[in-house]
Amino acid sequence: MYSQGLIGADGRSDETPEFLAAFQARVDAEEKIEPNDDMPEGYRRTLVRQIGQHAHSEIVGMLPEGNWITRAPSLRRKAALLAKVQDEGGHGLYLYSAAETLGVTREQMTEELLDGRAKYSSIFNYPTLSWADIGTIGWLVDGAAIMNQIPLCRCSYGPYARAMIRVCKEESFHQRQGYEIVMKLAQGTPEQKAMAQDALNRWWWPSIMMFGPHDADSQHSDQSMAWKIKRFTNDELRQKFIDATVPQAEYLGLTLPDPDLKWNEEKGGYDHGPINWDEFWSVVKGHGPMARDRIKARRKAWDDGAWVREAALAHAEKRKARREAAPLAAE
Ligand code: BYC
Repeated sequence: MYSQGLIGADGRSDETPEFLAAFQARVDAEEKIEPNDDMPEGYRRTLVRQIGQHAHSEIVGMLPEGNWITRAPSLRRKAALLAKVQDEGGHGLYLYSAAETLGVTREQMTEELLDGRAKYSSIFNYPTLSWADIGTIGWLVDGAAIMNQIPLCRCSYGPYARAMIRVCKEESFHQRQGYEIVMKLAQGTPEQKAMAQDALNRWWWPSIMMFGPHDADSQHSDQSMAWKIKRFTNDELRQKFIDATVPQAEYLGLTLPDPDLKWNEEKGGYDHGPINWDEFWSVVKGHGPMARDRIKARRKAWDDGAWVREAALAHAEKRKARREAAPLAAE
C-alpha cells in the first residue's frame, strides 16, 4: 500500500513523455479517468492528497456545528441541524471511498490526520460561539464549499466527480438553511441582529481564506488545472464567492467587515481588502484557536470506535470462512 508521500505530495511524475502526453490527451478529450486506468503517479498522489484532505474536512467539519445540536433554539432547528451534521458525515464517507479507489486505506488517511501530517480545511479551526454562528457557517462556509465543489463535479477522476454530485446537492440545501437562520436573526430584535453581525464579523475573513492562497502562491494549481482536477483557480473561485455574497449581505441589512470592498466596474466584480495570510498559514500549520480540540475529538472517536472496527472485521472473516466451508460441506 502507498502510505508514503500522500500529504503535501506534489504532482511530479517519472513517466515517459509519451505516456504523459497520451494521458493528457485523454484528459483534454474530457474522458473520465477510472480507478483501473493507467495514470501518472503524480496525478494519483495529487488526488489522494486532495480527496483525503477534503474527506477529513467534512468529518472535522461536523464538530463545530455538532457543538450546537443540544442548544438549537427549537425542535425544528434541532432536526435540521442534526440532519446537516449527518450529511457531512456521509460526505466524508463518500470521499474516503473515492480516495480508497486510488490504493490508500481509510486507516492510513486517518493516521495521517491524527499525527498532523494531513491537513483539513482551515475554517474548522475557529470556534462556534453563538447560535448565529450556525446560520453563518451554513450561509458562508457551505456557500464557499459549493462555489469550490460544483466545478469538482467535472473533475477528470470519475469516482471523485460522481461523489461530488450528491455532496453539492446537499451543500446547497445547507447553504439555504443557514441563510434562513441568519435572515430570521437579522429581522429579529436588535440583540438578535447584533448577534448575526458579530458572527459575520468573525466568519467573513476565514471564509475568504478557505479558497486557499493567492494563485501566485498556490503550488498545486497549475498542474491540477492541466489535469482538470481543478477547473478554476483559487482566486477565481474566491472572486465568484465574494460577488455572489455581497448582495446577499445587503439584502440582510448586514455589513461585511471589509471597508475596502468596492464594486469595480472595469473587472465586473468586487475589489476586496488585503487577506491576512499570516493568520491563514498559522491556522493551516495547526495553530488555529480550536486545532488541538479538533484533533483530540477525532482521536477519541477513532479510539472509541476501535472495537466496532475489530468486531466488523471478525464478523467479515467469520462469514468468509463459512462461505468457503459451505461448498465442501455440500460435497
Ligand atoms: N485549509 O497549492 P494550493 C467543506 C493548503 S469542506 C487548509 O492552492 P490545492 C465543508 C493545500 O492543501 C472544505 N489547507 O492547494 C465541510 C496545500 O498544502 P499541501 C474543504 C489549505 O490543493 C463541512 C497548500 O495549502 N474543501 O467545505 O491546489 C461543512 C497550498 O495550496 C487550504 C475541499 O477540500 C485551506 N483552506 O488547492 C461545510 C475541496 N487551502 O496539501 C463545508 C477540495 C490550501 O501541499 N479541495 N491549503 O500540504 C480543493 O479544492 C483544493 O485542495 C484547495 C487547495 C482549493 C482547498
